[in-house]
Amino acid sequence: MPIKYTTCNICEATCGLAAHVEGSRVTRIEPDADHVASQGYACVKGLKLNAVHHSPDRLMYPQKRIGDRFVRISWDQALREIGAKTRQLRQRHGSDALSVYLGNPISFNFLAPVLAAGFAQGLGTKNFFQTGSQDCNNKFVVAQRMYGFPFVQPYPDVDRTRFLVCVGSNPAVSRMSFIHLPDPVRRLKAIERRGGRVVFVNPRRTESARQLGEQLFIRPDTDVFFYLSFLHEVLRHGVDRGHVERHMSGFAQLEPLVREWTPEKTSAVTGIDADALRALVVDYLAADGAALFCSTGVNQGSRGTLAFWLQEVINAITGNLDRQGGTLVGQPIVPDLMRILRKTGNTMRADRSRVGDLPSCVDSFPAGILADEILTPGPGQVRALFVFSGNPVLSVPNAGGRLTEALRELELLVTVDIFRSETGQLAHYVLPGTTSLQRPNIPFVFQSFMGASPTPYMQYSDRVVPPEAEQRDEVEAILALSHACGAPLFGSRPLGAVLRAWQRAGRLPLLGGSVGLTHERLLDLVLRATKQGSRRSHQQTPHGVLRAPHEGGDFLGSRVVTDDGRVQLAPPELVAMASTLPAAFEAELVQRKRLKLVSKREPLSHNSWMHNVPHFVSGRHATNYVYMHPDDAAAAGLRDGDMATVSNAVGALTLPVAVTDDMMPGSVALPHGWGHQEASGLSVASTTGGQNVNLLSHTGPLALEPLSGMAQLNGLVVDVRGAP
Ligand SMILES: Nc1nc2c(c(=O)[nH]1)N[C@H]1C(S)=C(S)[C@@H](COP(=O)(O)OP(=O)(O)OC[C@H]3O[C@@H](n4cnc5c(=O)[nH]c(N)nc54)[C@H](O)[C@@H]3O)O[C@H]1N2
Ligand SMILES: Nc1nc2c(c(=O)[nH]1)N[C@H]1C(S)=C(S)[C@@H](COP(=O)(O)OP(=O)(O)OC[C@H]3O[C@@H](n4cnc5c(=O)[nH]c(N)nc54)[C@H](O)[C@@H]3O)O[C@H]1N2
Ligand code: SF4
Ligand SMILES: [Mo]
Repeated sequence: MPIKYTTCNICEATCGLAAHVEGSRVTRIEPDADHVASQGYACVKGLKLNAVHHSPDRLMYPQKRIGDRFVRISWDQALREIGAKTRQLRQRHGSDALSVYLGNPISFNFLAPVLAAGFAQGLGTKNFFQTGSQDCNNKFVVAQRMYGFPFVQPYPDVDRTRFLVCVGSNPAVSRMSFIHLPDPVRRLKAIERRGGRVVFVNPRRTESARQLGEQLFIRPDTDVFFYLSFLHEVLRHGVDRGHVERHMSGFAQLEPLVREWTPEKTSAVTGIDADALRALVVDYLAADGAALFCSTGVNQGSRGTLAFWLQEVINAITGNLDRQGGTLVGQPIVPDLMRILRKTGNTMRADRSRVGDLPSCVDSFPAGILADEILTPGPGQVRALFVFSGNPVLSVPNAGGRLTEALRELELLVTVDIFRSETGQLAHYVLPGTTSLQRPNIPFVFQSFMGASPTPYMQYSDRVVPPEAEQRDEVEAILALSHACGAPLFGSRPLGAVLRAWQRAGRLPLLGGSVGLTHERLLDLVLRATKQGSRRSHQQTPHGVLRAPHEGGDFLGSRVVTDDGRVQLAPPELVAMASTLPAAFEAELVQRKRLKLVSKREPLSHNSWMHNVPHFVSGRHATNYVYMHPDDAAAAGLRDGDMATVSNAVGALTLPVAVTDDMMPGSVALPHGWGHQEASGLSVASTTGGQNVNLLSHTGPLALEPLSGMAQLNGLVVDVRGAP
C-alpha cells in the first residue's frame, strides 16, 4: 500500500504526516516518523483528517441555493452567474460593494491566502476581512510599530530558554501560535528537565499546566495590569542601559508609564499576589535566557495591544530579545524580505473603514464590522461577499445574531468550502474545495518564509490524492473566480493576462496538459525563485530539509526595519492608548465580583469545523459546557450536569454545567465553534447539542479595540443562573 508524505495543515505545528493510500482512499494516517521537525509527532486531529476528507457530507459539485433548497450546477454556470452578478454590482455600486473573508484553514496553505488577498485587490475593494481580528491583529499592530513590520514576531527560543512565562496559551491542546512547535509538551517539559521553569498565567488550570510547569491564576482580561507591574518591577531592579541605548529608542518614556502600577495595586484586579509577582520577576531577571510569551488568551481581551506591547518591551529591555534562550526573530528565506515588503507597502495599507473609521491591519478590516458594513446604507455598502474556508456565522463576534441577519441581506454570498457550513447555508453559491490531502503544499508561509520556528525547515509535498468529482483546488478556484469576475489578481492586468494564457496553454491537446497552470507549477516557481530547490529536488526529500537554526544576535542593529533601525519602545499611538488604563482599572474594580467569561479550545475540535467527525462528538463530547468553579456553581445553586443560562446584554445561552476547580473563582469558560443545529450540510454536527458562544460577544465598531480592530472574546462580564 503506497505511503505518501505531507504536512498537516490544521494548525501551526504543521506536523509531518504519512498517509496510507488505497486507490482514491486515504485509509490511515500516521505521524511521519522521519519528519525533520515533527519527528513522529502528530495529534488526533491530523491523524483523523481522512475522516474529514472522506465524510459523506463533502461537497462534490457546485451548488446554487433556490429558496431553501440547494441544487447542483456546473462550475461553468456557477462562474458565469457569479461573474455576471459581481460585474453588475461593481458597475452599479462601485468596487467597495464587493468583499472577501479569508478564513483560517486555507491560510495554512502557502499560496491560497496570498491569492485570496490578490483576488480582493483584483476586485478593487478595500473590504477584505480575515480571522486576524478574532485572533492576533494586536500582535501585528505592535510589531509594525516596534520593529517596523507586522510579521516581525519574536518567538521564544524554547529549546534553550531557562524560563518561559506562557500567558493565555494552552500548548497541550492548541499546539501554540506564532511559533511552529510540533509536540510542544515534550519541548516545554525539557525546559524543566534542564532545571528551568515554565509558568502558565491563565484563569484556568489547563491541560498544559496539568502536565508541566506551574499555574498562576489571573482574572480574565486583566493581563495588561500584570504586565504593567512586571515592567514596574523590572525597572525597579534596573536594566543594562548600554544595551538599551545601543539598540532601542523611547526608554525614558517607560518609567512614567508604569510608576503608579505597583504589584500591590494591580493585584486587586488581577488576583495575583504582589509577592508572587515580585518573585516571578526576580527569577525572570536571574535566568540565563528568559521569555515572556502570550497568545489568544491575551489577544482576545479588550486590551491585547497594550498587553502585548508591554510584554515585548520587557523582553527587549532585559536583553532577552535576540539572544539565545530569550526570544528570536527568524531569518526569512529571502534575506532582505522585510525591508522589501516594507518598501512595497505590502501588508501595510494605511486606509480606514467606512463604518467606524477603524484602521486596516495587514491589509484587512476587522471582521467585527462586517455586519455593519453590510447593514449600513450609503456609498460603499457591502452587497457581495466571497468566503474562502471560513465560517464567520460561528466565529465572528455576535456572529449568529447580527451577522447572520446581515448575511441574509447580501445580494451575493459565495463560499468555497469542503462542506456546506452554517455560512454556506446562507450562501447563494457553495463551491466545492479540497482538503489539504488534495493539495500540493509548502508548510505554512509564516514558518517557511519567516522562519518563526526553533526548527526551521523547507518541504514541498505533492497531493496525496486528487480532487474528486468537481472539487477544485482553492488556488485554481481563485484563479477561475478572478477571471470570471474581471478581477485580475493583485489588480494587475498584465499578470492576469499571463495567468490566463498559461491556463489556456494547458488545454491545448497537442501539449497533453504538460504545460498548464497548476498549483504544483506555481509552487515550483516559488521554490526556484527563492532558491529553495525545486519541486523535483524536494520530491527526493519527502520528510523536509532543515534550514539553519537561528542562533540569535543577528536581529538588533541589523534587521530591525524601523525608520531609524532601532526597536521603538514607546510608539506614540501606544503611549496615547495607555492613558485609558486608569479608567479601565477603576472599571475592573467595580466589576470585581462579577463573573467573567473566557473561551476554551478542546482537543477534539478545531474552531467550528471538526464537529462533523462522529468519533469527535460521541457521548459527552456532543455539546459544549459551561465550566465553573465549585464556589461559583454553589452560589448560583448549580451542580455538575445542571442546565444553566449564561447571559449578558447581548444574548443568552443555555448549556450544561461542568463544575471544576480548574477554573479560577469568578471566571467561567465556554468552548467556541459550537451551535450547528441549522447546518443541513453537516449531517453529524447538526445533531450535536452545543451553542455558539459568540452570541454573547459584542459586534460593531465601538466594541472593537481601536488600533487593532480586535474583538473582545475573553473577559466578557456575564451572569449565570439555573435553567429548567
Ligand atoms: N469566541 C471565540 N471565537 C473565536 C475564537 C475563540 O477563541 N473564541 N477563535 C478565533 C480564531 S483564533 C480563529 S482563527 C477564527 C476561525 O474562524 P474561521 O476561519 O471563520 O472559522 P473556522 O471554524 O476555522 O471555519 C473554517 C471553515 O473552513 C472549512 N474548511 C476546512 N478545511 C478546508 C479546506 O481545506 N478548504 C476549504 N475550502 N475549506 C476548508 C470548514 O469546513 C469551515 O467551514 O475563529 C475565531 N473565533
Ligand atoms: N485542538 C485545537 N487546537 C487549536 C485550535 C482549536 O480550535 N482546537 N485552534 C487553533 C487556532 S485558530 C489558534 S489561533 C490557536 C490558539 O492557541 P492558543 O492561543 O494557545 O489558544 P487556547 O488553547 O484557546 O489558549 C488560550 C488560553 O487563554 C486562557 N485565557 C482566556 N482568557 C484569558 C485572559 O484574559 N488572560 C489570560 N492570561 N489567559 C486567558 C484560556 O483559559 C486558554 O487556556 O490554536 C490552534 N489550535
Ligand atoms: S498538532 Fe496541529 S499540525 Fe500537528 S497533527 Fe495536530 S492539528 Fe495537525
Ligand atoms: Mo486562530
